[in-house]
Amino acid sequence: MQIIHTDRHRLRASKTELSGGLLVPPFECPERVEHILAELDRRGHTDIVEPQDFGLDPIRRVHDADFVDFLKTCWAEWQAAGFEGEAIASSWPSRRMPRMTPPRHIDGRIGYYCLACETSISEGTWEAAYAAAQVALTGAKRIGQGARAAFSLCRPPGHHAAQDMFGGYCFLNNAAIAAQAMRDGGAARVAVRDVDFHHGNGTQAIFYDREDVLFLSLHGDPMDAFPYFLGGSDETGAGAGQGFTVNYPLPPGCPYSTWVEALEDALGKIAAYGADALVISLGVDTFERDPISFFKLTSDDFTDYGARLARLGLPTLFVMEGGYAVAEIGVNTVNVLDGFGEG
Ligand code: SP5
Ligand code: ZN
Repeated sequence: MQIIHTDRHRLRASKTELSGGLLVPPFECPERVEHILAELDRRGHTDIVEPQDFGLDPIRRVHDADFVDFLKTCWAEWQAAGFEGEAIASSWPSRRMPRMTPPRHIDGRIGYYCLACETSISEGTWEAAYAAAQVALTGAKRIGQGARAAFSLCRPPGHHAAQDMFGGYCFLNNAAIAAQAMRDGGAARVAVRDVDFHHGNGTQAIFYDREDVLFLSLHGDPMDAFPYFLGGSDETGAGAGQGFTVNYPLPPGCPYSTWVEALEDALGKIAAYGADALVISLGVDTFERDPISFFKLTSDDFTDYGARLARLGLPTLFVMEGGYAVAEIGVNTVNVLDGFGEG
């Protein structure tokens, strides 16, 4: 399976995450990719290429132009404002504050575009996010050229980022950008299957009113888990997109038997939909020892569900999302790819 990767992910190396009232070293750190690369190497995956540069146009197919401009200039503006720390939002357009225009001051603008303030913006964040989107686009191109499968080793992740929102460690929605590129490249219908522990709120928002991209997410119940304010089973799409969003919120402690039942239900829906291509938002934070999640998957379970995904027989692009702080993120990621096999 071809793997797309660039060292430029290392430019995303912020020093702070707001967690439990403390500023801690971020869970979403460059070492995550080192674990995955080491395991790929150990298991004989040597077909690793650099991304091509497709520019900003395919990013702007998914994200608003003003949001992209904000991400590009946020760090410079934050420094110019004289702040000493990393860029962290502290004010939002919340309920009862319906003035929906981006303020001039960067302290207000960052709040306007932010969905969760655990995620700091720092030197190099934009450059790394841009590179990750190119990694996803290069994978989408491979699939368009007829490859059975490809793995876009994106970092930072993307599935929490919406048209005009960043947070949850995400800035540009790599999976959505790839799915849109597949559509623009001629695929009539694309399915995005999100298996990260967290609900893919950004991907859902981007495609919510569309019938040409089916979105399905299997995640911790938002009553108990981040991102808290989206991901219920009653969210099924809007307008022409009615019926093309499917959520499977699952409870704390959920074992693999329950998880895989939901997965099989989703696979049935993808088959019935008649997708030309499949994008997997691949987060491995469903692992039993993930530090910020509450599912109970073992390393062998990742191999098992990789094989189940392959049975759909669809051209499949894997896009890396979450999975934290344990060396097993390498093993678990490569288990999915090897479970999937060469198709
Ligand atoms: C891509 C992805 O997986 N994003 C996840 C973002 C989660 N952000 C909030 C995490 C809250 C963590 N709470 C720390 C509990 C430590 N025991
Ligand atoms: Zn996650």
